[in-house]
Amino acid sequence: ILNQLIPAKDQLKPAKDQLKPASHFDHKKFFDVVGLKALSAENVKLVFQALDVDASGFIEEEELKFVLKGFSADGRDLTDKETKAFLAAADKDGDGKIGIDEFEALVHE
Ligand SMILES: [Ca+2]
Repeated sequence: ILNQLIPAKDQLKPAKDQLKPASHFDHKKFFDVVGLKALSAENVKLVFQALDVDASGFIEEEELKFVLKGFSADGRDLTDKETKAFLAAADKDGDGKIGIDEFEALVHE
């Protein structure tokens, strides 16, 4: 599903830099380089559903940790620190997980 939504492979080149172990993960830059920012709210919701692996309706910390793998098979895991920072940026209501509206808001913020 992500491959259908996210455009041409060569556009992912800059994204790969974000996926490198040494790089500092910045979710805003990441959403931009993988083309998420350019997607409609509707398509962002489809991406959310793809990332919500257990279909709980929320992206939990464990799912967030592996978010880069959803975009690239050789994507690295986020560190605990990066995962928590990402979660904190998205989790407006403080319930410790990312809801679909929070995700959409974060992407288009
Ligand atoms: Ca979930």
